[in-house]
Amino acid sequence: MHDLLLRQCRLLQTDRTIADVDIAIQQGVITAIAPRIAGSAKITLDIQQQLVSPPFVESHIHLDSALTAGQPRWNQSGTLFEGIEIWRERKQSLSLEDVKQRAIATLKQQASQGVLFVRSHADVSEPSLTALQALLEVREAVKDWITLQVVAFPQDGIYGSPNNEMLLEKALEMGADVVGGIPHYELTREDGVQSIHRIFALAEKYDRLIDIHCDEIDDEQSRFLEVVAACAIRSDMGCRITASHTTAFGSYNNAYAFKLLGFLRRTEINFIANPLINITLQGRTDTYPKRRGVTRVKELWQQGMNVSFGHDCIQDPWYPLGTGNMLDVASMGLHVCQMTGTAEMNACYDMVTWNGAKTLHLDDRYGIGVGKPANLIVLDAQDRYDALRKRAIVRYVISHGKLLVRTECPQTNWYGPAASFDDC
Ligand code: 17E
Ligand code: FE2
Repeated sequence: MHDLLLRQCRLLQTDRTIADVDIAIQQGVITAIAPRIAGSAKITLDIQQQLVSPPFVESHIHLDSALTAGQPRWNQSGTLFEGIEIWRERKQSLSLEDVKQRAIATLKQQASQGVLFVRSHADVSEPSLTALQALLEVREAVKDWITLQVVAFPQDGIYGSPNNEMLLEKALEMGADVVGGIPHYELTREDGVQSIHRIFALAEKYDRLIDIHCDEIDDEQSRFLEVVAACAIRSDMGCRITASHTTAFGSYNNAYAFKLLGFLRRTEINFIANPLINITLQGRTDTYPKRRGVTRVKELWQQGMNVSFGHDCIQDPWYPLGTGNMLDVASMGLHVCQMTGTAEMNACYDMVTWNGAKTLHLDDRYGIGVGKPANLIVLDAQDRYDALRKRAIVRYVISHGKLLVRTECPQTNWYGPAASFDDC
């Protein structure tokens, strides 16, 4: 007897969609994928030819600041820098309980909408390292239903104050999965360059991945991505490096941007764009025409680079909105980056699934196949395009072979103008 049997699935794979197959699950593992699998199951779900997809991957979020919007005040200018100031005030009152409670509430919101893999930044600019400690505890507490990766992120800069460099290293000793950075917010350009070299040295020493907040500013002179590219070319870190945001890339002149693209193609750097928040944070000093403030997603994708989309924020000092729905993120990315071609729309879906999985180095843990961990979602949609267009509801979330979430689709009754009150 199977633990779980999904009947009549439309199974989404990287290269094709397989219509009308059953999926059997036993002890947390996918044991069979075939038409009309024999036998019974403890739970059988009739999928009715709806889309079965690998779970969404949230490749970039700040769980330590999630759900703090308005504390102690709202970001009225809407800029990154006012956000950092507000967070500096709010983080004085962090406690383990405070961070853990908000992080777990956010993860539940995400998982309810089909996210089962998350990379979160944890600010490591405070001497107590409370945010980091809390997220490491959360990583352990939630591991049976969601996979959390934690980035040690020096929000105030590695060289912004005397202790920060030491705090970043301590965070890695405590068990952060990834080394972060913020070169464009270091006090000088030289500090920014030096910070990138330090990040690479730490990643090598502690055998960790790298994910740098890089050039998140409209300044076309912010050119730290070229330094990351140079370090990537000279190191053997390969695909273990991620450049997040890189919004200045949208402001570079084409002569420089094309040269840079050539250098980037010599690397396996992963890119993460956060279209929901960067469309609101950036362009604040522009009049008109106003820049979009999102990196060159389409061009990077066309060049074969790995690009994913992240939410970045859910109700925090940088962004007052957000629900954790990755189809919202992909939809905003599709619009802002003008990716309306058929292959481009499908790519936007991949940017919140497979591409994020690649960035997080989930390897064999991700995807739907016999012998793989049984993590999958069922969408009220026929295909990727349909899912994006409708922001489809995730009807079932299956995590580690267990039915974690079931959501009923809302039902609209159309009565028409001629209906009498008795019909309603
Ligand atoms: N910190 C930062 O430097 N940039 C951001 N977009 C957020 C936090 C959300
Ligand atoms: Fe971020």
